[in-house]
Amino acid sequence: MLTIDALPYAYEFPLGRTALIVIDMQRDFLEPGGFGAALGNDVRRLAPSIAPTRALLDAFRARGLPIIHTQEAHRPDLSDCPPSKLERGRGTLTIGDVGPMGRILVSGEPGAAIIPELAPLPGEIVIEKPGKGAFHATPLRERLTELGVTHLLFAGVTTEVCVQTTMREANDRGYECLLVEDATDSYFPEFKAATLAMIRAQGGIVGWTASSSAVLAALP
Ligand code: TIU
Repeated sequence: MLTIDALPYAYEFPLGRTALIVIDMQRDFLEPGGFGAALGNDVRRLAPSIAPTRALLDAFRARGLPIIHTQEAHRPDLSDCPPSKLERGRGTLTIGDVGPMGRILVSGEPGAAIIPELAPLPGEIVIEKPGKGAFHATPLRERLTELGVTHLLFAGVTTEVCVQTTMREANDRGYECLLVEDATDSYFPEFKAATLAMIRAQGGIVGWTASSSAVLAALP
């Protein structure tokens, strides 16, 4: 077992059974004209997480360790999008509408793509998901079981929405989860801070948090 200097206490992980999961680093959330902006958010707030996430990807790629990317994206006919999700938000554009990066949060559209800096490489698993959590209505559990993964290191956006939801889903399924503090961002700094605090409260009720430098320092 290897050890990361984490909160609320040291996080131990077996190298071959630990995956990096990068949640929804998509143009629709990080760039102007997408879903995040349509909801009234300042998308520049998510930019600081890009470089630390890239550093984690580089480290996992260099060691041949498992990497999973997720994308919040719906079928073109929106049959996998619940009506409640379509109606929510009342932004300038909603899911399926045509914006400057194509149809919002629709599979295959330019805005649904992962940002170029963090684009998946061949062989890396990409999970498209219609929900906020990556386990709902996806084959993620099966892919992790095939890989023998028991531990998950989380990066991505947004901290309190898709990242936290997926981390809670994973925690309930028995995965040992760590959220990399500087590799995640929210449109609301106070929500990011609260999420990090609530994950590691009560003895790590949802899991651990650590900096990307602590994670990189722990890799052989
Ligand atoms: N709105 C918001 O903060 N997030 C989302 O809608 N999706 C993700 O977090 N990926």
